[in-house]
Amino acid sequence: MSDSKVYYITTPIYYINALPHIGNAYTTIVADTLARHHRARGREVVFATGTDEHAEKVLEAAGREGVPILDFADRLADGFRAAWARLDITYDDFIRTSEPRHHRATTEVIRRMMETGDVYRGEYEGWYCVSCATFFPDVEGETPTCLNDECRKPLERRKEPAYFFRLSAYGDRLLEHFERHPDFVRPEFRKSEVLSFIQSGLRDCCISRSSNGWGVPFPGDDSQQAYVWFDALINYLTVTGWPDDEANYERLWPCDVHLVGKDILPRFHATLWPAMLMALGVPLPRTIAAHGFWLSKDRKISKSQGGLVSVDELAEELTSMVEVERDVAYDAVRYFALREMVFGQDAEFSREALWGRFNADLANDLGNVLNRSLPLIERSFGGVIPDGVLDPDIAASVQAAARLSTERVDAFDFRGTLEAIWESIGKLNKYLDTRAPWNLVREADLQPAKDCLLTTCEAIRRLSVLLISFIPHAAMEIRSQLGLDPVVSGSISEELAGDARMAGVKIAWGKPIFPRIKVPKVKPETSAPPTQPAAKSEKQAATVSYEDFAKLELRAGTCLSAEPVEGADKLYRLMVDLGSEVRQVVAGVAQAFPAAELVGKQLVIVANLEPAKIRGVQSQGMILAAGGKDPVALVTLDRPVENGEKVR
Ligand code: ME8
Repeated sequence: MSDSKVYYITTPIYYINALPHIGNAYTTIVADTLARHHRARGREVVFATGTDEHAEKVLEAAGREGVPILDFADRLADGFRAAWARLDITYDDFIRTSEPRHHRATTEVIRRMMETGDVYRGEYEGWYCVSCATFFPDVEGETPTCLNDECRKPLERRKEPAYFFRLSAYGDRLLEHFERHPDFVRPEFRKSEVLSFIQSGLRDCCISRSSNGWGVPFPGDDSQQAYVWFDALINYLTVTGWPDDEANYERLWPCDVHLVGKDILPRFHATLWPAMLMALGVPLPRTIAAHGFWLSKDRKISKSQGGLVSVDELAEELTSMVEVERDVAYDAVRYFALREMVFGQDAEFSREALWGRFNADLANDLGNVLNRSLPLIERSFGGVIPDGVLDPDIAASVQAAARLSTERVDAFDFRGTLEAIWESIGKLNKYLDTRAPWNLVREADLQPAKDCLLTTCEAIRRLSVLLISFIPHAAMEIRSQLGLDPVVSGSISEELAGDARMAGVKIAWGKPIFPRIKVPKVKPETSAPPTQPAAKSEKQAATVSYEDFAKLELRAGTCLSAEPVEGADKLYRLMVDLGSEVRQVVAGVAQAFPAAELVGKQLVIVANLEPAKIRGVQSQGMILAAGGKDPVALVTLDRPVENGEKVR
C-alpha cells in the first residue's frame, strides 16, 4: 500500500428504482468503516458513493409513478443522501450519473475508444434483461429468462444497430494482470469465479442502445446512448476529475478499493471495467473487494425480490424497544452487520440475531466494562480517575487488539477485527470480576483499587480509538463518559503510544449507553383457545406452589449508583452489579433512603422480572424492601456473597 497517495475508496453507485435496503447499506457501511479506519491511521481519504440513474428500470419506475424522470431521480438521489446522513456515512463525494461532469467523462471515454478502434459500430441481436440491465447474446429458447439466478425475469428480444467494445481482445491481458497482482480481487476465494468467466472466452460487449432520452448520448450518433453499465463504471474516474482535472486525477488514481457485492464482480468490475481501463491506457484499481449477500430465509434481499428491510426501520425498532440514543441505535445495526457477516460469504439476516448481538456484545460485554467502573469512580473517588500502575496483561491485550485490527481491516476481515477487540473487552471484564474493585474500595489501602480503575479506564480509552471506525457515535459517547474529547485527535498509533493518560481525568458518567433490550417473545404458531380458566384462578388464593415460587429468580447484587429520576421524587435509577452484568433498576425508595445509603449495599434483586418502563426509564428488575408502598427497610444480606449469587 502506498502511503503518499490519497486512499481512494468507492462503493457501487446504486440504482435509484427504490431507496436503500440493508444490502446497499452494508456495502456503504463497510466503505465508511474502511474510510474512517484509514483516516484514523493518519491517511488522507477520498470516499465516493452515489447513484446510477440511467437504467431502464429507473425510467420505468418513474413512469409507474407518472413523475418526470428528472424529478424522480432528484427525489431518489436525495433519499439516498438522507439515508446515508442518518447512518453518518462520511463520504467525500456523491456522484450522480446524470451530472454533466459524468456525461463529460463518459463521452470522452467513448471518443478515445472510437479513435483507437476499441469501440466500433455493429448490430446487436439477442436477449436483454431490463431488470439487470444486462445483455445475454447466447441464451437459447423461445421465451428465455434471465441467467441471473436471483432474477429469472423474462428476457426481451432486441435487434438494433449498436456500438461494441472490443472486450475479446483483452482476455489474455486480464489473466496476466490477475497473475501479477494477487490482491486484485479479494477475498481470494472470490477470484476463481472471475477467472473461469474470463477463461471461458470473452465476446465483444454491446455498449450502446437506441436512445430513449435518458442516458449519456453517444458521441457522433444521436440515435444511440451509452449502455448503462458502460457509463456507470466510468463514475469511478469521473470522481477524480478525469479527463480535465489532471492534478486531482493523479492524487486519487489508481483507486485503492472498489467495494462491491459478489453480483457485480465477475462480469463487470473484474472484467469489463479493467478491460476498459486497459483500452484507455489508465492504470487498474489496486483491489476490488467483493462481499456476499444478506439473505432472508435463504433468498437474497433485493429491491426487485422484496424482503426488504432498511437500516432506518431497524434503528427505529431498537429505539422503541429500549432507551437508546438514535445514533447509537444506528451504530448497533452497523455493529451487527460488520460482526455477523464473514466478508465475502453470504449471511442470513434476522432481527433476533441483531437483538442477540445487541444484548450479548454491546449491553453485556462493552456496557458492563463501563457500568462497573465509572459509577464506582464517581462514588469512591469523587468522579476523578485515580492514579496507579497499569496491569501489564490488560495493556498487552489492548495492544494486541490494535495490531490485529490493522491487519484484519487490511484483509477486509471486519468480523475478525471486532472479534479481536471483543476478546480484549472480555479480558477486561474478567479482570474486573477477579479484582472486584467494588470490594477493594472498602480496604484501608486504596492503591489496588486505584490501579484497577486506572487500568480499566486507560483500556477503555484505547479501545474507543479502535471502535470509533466501527461504532462512531457509541465510541464518542464512551469517550464523553470517560471525560475525554469525543473526537479522537491523534492517529491510532499516536493514541496508543506511551503511558496512561487517564489519571486525574474527571469522568462524566451519565447512564448506560446500551441498556439491555427486552427481546419480544416469539408468538406461538397456534394459540390454545381460552377455555376453562377457572381451575387456575381458584388457586390464586393465599398460597403459591413451590414450582411457582421457584420461577422467581432472586439474586444478590451490589448497588453501584443511585440517581433521582427526573420529575419523580420517589424514584431512584439504580445501577446494580449482578456479577455477569450490570442492571438498571428503578426503585421507589428515594424518600426513604438517601442515595449514599444505597450505594455499596448488597441488595436482593428480582432478576427475572419482565423489564418495564417506569416514568420513561427502563427498569430491568426490582429490589426487595419491607414496608410495602412506603418502604422502611431494605432487604440485604447479613454477609457479603458473590454478586449474582442466587437467593432462595
Ligand atoms: O448493481 N446483500 O446497483 P444496485 C448484500 N447500479 N449486498 C447487497 C444486497 C444483498 N442482499 N443487495 C444489494 C447496481 N447489495 C449497479 C452498480 S457500480 C458501477 C453499478 C449491494 O442498486 C451490493 O453491493 O443493484 C451490490 O453489489 C449492490 O448493492 C447492487 O446495487
